[in-house]
Amino acid sequence: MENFLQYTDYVGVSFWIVSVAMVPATVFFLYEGMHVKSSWRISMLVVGMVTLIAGIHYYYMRDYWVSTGESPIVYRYIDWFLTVPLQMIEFYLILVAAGITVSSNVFWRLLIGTLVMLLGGYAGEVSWVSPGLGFVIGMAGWILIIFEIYRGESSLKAKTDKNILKAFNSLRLIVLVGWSIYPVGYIFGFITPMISGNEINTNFLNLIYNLADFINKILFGLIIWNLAYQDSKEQELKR
Ligand SMILES: *C/C=C(C)/C=C/C=C(C)/C=C/C1=C(C)CCCC1(C)C
Repeated sequence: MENFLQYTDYVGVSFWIVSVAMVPATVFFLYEGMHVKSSWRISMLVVGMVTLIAGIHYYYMRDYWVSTGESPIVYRYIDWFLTVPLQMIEFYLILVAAGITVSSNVFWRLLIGTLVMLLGGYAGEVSWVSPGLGFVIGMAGWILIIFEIYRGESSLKAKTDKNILKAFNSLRLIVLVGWSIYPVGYIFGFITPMISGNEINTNFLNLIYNLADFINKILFGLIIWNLAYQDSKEQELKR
């Protein structure tokens, strides 16, 4: 019985819900991607790939959690190492879809920020470094990303088009506000229990990460879909 989900295991239920939500989200994004203006198709494909990759990982994470009661750290971070760079590519693709050219350095800076952020978190969670040091490294990477999208080259270029500006602002809010849920989970699930000499609060940590993934992958995709949809509709009307 312990290999099956129990109603008392509310964290397991959250794993279940996210794993099952990623599948229809993927179908939706891939299906809709075939019906928007061609310049948006690659963007829709990328958000569909993000939820597809996450869905696969969530099925494993759910099983791991339900049968061991431990954090599926490896699956979690492999998922993030694949999906977060894809989401960073999305910023770049949106500019390209709008016919705006930015140098490929934008993409590289976003990628480096992502790798630093995730490496810091991973090193902390698997005890390569102290939880605090992992946190500081992770925060540095995140701040690099925030700086790039709010103050860097892409932020200036994004001002040129109304639709793009709208999408950019929403995506930036996801990175600033939606992503802030992860460090909150890390602080209260991981750092503060360790400091006070307790065990890691794996329930809190995983519940918060699951909630954050739900928001930051599915909502992120819906924002892009909405923009692609509006933009395609406008073009149809013009015809
Ligand atoms: C789809 C998955 C996403 C969008 C994952 C995002 C993960 C983060 C924004 C993680 C951030 C962290 C910090 C800013 C500091 C320390 C540890 C992390 C890795 C939890």
